[in-house]
Amino acid sequence: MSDGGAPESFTQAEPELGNTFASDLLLQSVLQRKLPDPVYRRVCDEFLALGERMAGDVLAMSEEVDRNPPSHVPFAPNGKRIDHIQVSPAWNALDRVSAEEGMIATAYERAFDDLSRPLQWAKLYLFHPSSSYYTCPLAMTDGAAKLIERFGDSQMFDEVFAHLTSRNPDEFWTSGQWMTEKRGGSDVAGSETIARMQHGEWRLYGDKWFTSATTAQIAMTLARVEDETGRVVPGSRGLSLFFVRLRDDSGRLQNIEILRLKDKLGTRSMPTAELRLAGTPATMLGAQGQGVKSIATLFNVTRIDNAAAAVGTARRMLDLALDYATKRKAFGKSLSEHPLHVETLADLETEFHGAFHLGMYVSTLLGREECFAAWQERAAASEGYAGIIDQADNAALLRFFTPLAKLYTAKQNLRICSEVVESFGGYGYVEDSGLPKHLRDAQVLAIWEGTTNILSLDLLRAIARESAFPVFVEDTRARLETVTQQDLASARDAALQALERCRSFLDAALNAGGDTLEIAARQFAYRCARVAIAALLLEHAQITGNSRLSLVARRWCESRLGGLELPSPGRAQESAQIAFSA
Ligand code: MFK
Repeated sequence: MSDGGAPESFTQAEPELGNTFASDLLLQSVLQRKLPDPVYRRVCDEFLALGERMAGDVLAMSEEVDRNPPSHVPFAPNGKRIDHIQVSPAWNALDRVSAEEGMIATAYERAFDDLSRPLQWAKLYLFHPSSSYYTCPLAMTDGAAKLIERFGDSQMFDEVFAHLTSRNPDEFWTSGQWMTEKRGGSDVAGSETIARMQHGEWRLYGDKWFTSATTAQIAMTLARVEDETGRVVPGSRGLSLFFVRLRDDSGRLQNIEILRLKDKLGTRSMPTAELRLAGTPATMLGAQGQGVKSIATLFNVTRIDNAAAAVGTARRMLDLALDYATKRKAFGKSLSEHPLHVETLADLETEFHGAFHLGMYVSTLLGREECFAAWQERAAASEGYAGIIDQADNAALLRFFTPLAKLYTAKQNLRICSEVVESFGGYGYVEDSGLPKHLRDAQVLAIWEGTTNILSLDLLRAIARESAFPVFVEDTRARLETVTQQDLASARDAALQALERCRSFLDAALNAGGDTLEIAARQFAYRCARVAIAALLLEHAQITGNSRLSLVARRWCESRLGGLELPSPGRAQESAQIAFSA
């Protein structure tokens, strides 16, 4: 009974978020393993401060952004076309946080040699769920910096790269990536934007259908070069990569019209626009006609950052679900005392561990590619199997793991978000709990930067063109063979068998010919991801000697390594009959 005499009604417990680095035992254990002791202590201090912000002032900024989504102001009161995108001041504050915390700089300063990339990945992972998807412009900025590093001249380095990688919030720039046109998000070859050489400079004409982060200073895009007679080369080979500065020195958009902002399922805090380029000045980057191949440098980075976003969201959702489970009582005891609830959470936690290792591993491979000499030196000094130490093999492995990590972690995260929302019951289904937003937003991670099917096919492309599969098998087998701990032995053997099934499956599918491999591409990608994760989990469990991590690794191997069936002949026709009554 309250003082006023009215009966006090029951109020549900609320989940609370603490310092997101302090509570992240897996991240701590991985960093501790990778870094020499004094470096680990320094990094820990930095990450503890970051983790505090993620549950404090930065989280508050993202909530503010969510309450004030962006809007498009096409005209000034006097009727002049201005195409202003109104954003919450908190959106700009997140931009400043990104610079201050070195979200891009960490990767390009290379202060930690090859480990700079995994450290940057870990920062993005911590930042993402408190960033209102500011990590989207950041991912594209990351990819743009990589593009300039590869194709830019010294002027571009001084005038653009320096801004993209700055830690000074007043100088920091972000980049967009405009690939998608009406004709296709996945099938970029149909792009219709034209590049004309006019008065000694390239000018772009055409519409871009999905452009995220329209508040960025620059963008990377594709266009089809038109010759003097007005002819263009059709298809993918006619596309070239261009760099665009969105605004002139007075801040006016450079012949860019914002047609409208997209009304999206999620990521509503982020301005995603349809644009019209009406003679936008541009600079060609990379070779003419090599646009898709060139921009792959960018999207192979954003795909890795996408994994950071997926795994970071999964961690956040689980943090909330686990905290809630200790507070919420039902049927006379807390949820954490109900065996089925605990079983469900343990399964999700296992899924998260797998996702985390996969994402961390692909960023590790990228770091090695970027600082290969330093990596080779460290690898030579370490005992046992450190990883692939041939540069071409590392590149092939990175090519293999990039689509794999992107596609698999996006799906894992969707499942985790959905289960966590469910684990809260009705509380999880109401908007002001903050949980539905994560589920809605998560869907995009499986769409942009390549859908699950497109990336499954990209994995086949990597296998066919880069001979990546034998390197994957060699790396995974070598890692599994380091696992000698008795309680992990049967899990290791199961993983070795699963790896062999992947190998023989690929041989059989290639021999079968026809559509067999394409039909099986997704199933095959999932199996490769699961067996790679098994090796990473087992290796980490053994090296850390941590009994909880051993349990996770064993449970992964018990529950996720089964089955891989070759599609029967005639499967494509049967599927068409089922799907389309054909
Ligand atoms: C929070 C983090 C979030 C991240 C922010 C994201 C926001 C961004 C919003 C967006 O822009 S979403 C749009 C993203 N769009 C895509 O990701 C495109 C998806 N489609 C594909 O990936 C297709 O597979 C592809 C467009 C690449 C198919 O193009 P083509 O031209 O039909 O394929 P083709 O002929 O096989 O490849 C052309 C060349 O590129 C080949 O090289 P060669 O000329 O030497 O033969 C390929 O090997 C090369 N290539 C293709 N994919 C590659 C690649 N190279 C390296 N890596 C790859 N992944």
